[in-house]
Amino acid sequence: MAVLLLTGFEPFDGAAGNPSADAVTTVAADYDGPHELITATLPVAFDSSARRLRALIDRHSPDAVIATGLAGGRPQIAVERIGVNLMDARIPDNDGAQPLDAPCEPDGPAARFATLPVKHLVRILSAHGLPAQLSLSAGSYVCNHVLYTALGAVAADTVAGFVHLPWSTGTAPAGAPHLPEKDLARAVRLIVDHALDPEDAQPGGSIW
Ligand code: PCA
Repeated sequence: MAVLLLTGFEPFDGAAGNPSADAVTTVAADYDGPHELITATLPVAFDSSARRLRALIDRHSPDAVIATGLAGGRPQIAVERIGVNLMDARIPDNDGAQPLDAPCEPDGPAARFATLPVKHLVRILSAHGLPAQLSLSAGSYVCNHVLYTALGAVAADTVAGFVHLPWSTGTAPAGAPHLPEKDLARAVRLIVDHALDPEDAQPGGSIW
């Protein structure tokens, strides 16, 4: 039995909710195997999110790390491909820290590639009628920091990656694109179910 670590985030930037934590909670409540699913809600803070994530990885030695967060304003579920070694925060995090132009890890590589089967996951979501895209960058805020940290912290045979979700219908500010809660939970469940699949080998099968 594999161990899967699935995380969402607390609310931030004055919002009342974060659809990523809601989706993770729903998936955890419904999960019936075949793997062991560990879930957690991470703080939206550079230092403590990375600390918490490292502790979870040390404790559970997961076979896959799937981190999720909110990208308010995006209309689609975005499977992130690259974590960059950069913290450049538009707003202070929930601990009041606002790093600018700083590396996540001073001695780390410029970027790390997600090791989840990213194109495969986009295809699976799309095949289930969910709006999904491959995204090249998770930005330079806490979500990117968690993706970069996860990729550096996991064992060599552990896959890790990050999925940005749009607002849910119940949490979206007026006018913001959103998806129903049940679709976000369905998307996260599909990603959990397919995280350990191999990447599609489809010569010429462009995702773009
Ligand atoms: N989204 C933010 C941080 C927490 C979250 O849910 C981001 O995209 O960095």
